[in-house]
Amino acid sequence: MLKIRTIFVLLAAAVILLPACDRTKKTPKDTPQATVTLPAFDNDSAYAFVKAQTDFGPRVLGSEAHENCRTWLLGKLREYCDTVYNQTFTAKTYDGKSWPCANLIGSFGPEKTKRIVLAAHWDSRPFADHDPIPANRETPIDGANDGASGVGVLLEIARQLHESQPNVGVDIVFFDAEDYGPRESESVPGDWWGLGAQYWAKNPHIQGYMANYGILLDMVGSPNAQFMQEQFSLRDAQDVVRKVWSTAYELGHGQYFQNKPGGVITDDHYYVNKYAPFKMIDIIHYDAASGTGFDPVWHTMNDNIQHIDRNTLGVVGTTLLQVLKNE
Ligand code: AHN
Ligand code: ZN
Repeated sequence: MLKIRTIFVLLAAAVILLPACDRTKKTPKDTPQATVTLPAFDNDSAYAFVKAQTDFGPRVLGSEAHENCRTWLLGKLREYCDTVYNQTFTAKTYDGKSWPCANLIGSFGPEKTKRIVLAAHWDSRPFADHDPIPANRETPIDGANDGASGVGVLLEIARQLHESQPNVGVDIVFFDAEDYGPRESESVPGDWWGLGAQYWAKNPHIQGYMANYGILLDMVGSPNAQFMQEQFSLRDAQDVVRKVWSTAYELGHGQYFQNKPGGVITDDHYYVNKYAPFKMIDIIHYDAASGTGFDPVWHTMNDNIQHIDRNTLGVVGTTLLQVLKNE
C-alpha cells in the first residue's frame, strides 16, 4: 500500500514539476532542435546512380553491360521497394534480330488502389548515329542522359520512399529496349522504338493492372535543361502536365519546367497511352535550336557522364517527390 502511494506521490510531483523544469531549461540558439526529417532528394546520390549505370558501359541489348546492369538495378529495387518484378520478354528489332530483354518494376504500397507510375528506359542506344564524327556513328553510346539520367532520378526517389512513403501507391518501371530504333539514315516502317513499353502496356506485370497516371523521364540530366510540355502528353493527359508543371513552378523551378508546348515525341509514354488503360506524360528536355529537338549530344558519343548536371537531376527529383506528397 505504502509503496503504491509513494509511487503515486512521486508521479504527481513529476507531472507538476516537469513543465516548470522545461520553462527554466532554455535551449541554446545554436543547438539543433529535434525535428522530423522529411524525405529530401539527394542530388549527389542521384548522380552516383547515373554514374553507376554508365560505369557498366553502353547497356545495349545483348551486351554483357546490359546483363550486368540489369542485375544491379534489380538489386537496388529489391533494396528499396516493397515488391519487385523482373518482367522478361524477347524484343524483335527492326533488323530482324531477337534479344532477351527485361522491364524492371519496383512497387511501393502494393495494396493501395490509387497508384502513380514513374518510368524511364534503362537500355542505351547501340549506335551513335547522330555523332558529328562519321567514324563514331556505329559505336554504342553511354546514354548518360538518354536513359541513365531518368533511371538515376527514380532510384534516388525509391531510396527516399523507402524512408518515408506517400499516401499514394507508387510503381517504378524501368523499360528495356527503348532505343534500338533504326538509324537516322534508315527508313524502316513500323514501331521500332519503345519495345519494352509496348510489351508492358500490352502485358502489365499484374493482370488487370491500373494506375491513376504515369510520368516518364527521358533526358533529365543536361545542364540548364528545358522541359517544355511534350505534345502527346498535352493531348492525352493535360491535367497531369498542369499538375507537374505547377508543382515545379511552386518549388521555384519555373526556369526548367517552362509553360510552353515542346516537341511531338514518340517516346515510351506514347505506347503506354496507346495500349494501357491510363495515361502517361513525358518529362523530356526540348531544344528547339538543336535541329533534332533534343539535346545536341543526343545519340552521340558525347552523351556521357561529363554532360550530366546533378542540379538538373535534383530539380526533376524534387518536383516528383512533391507531386507524390500532394496526392
Ligand atoms: C524519336 O523520336 C526518334 N525518338 C524518341 C524516343 C527516344 C529515343 N527517346 C530517347 N531516345
Ligand atoms: Zn535515344
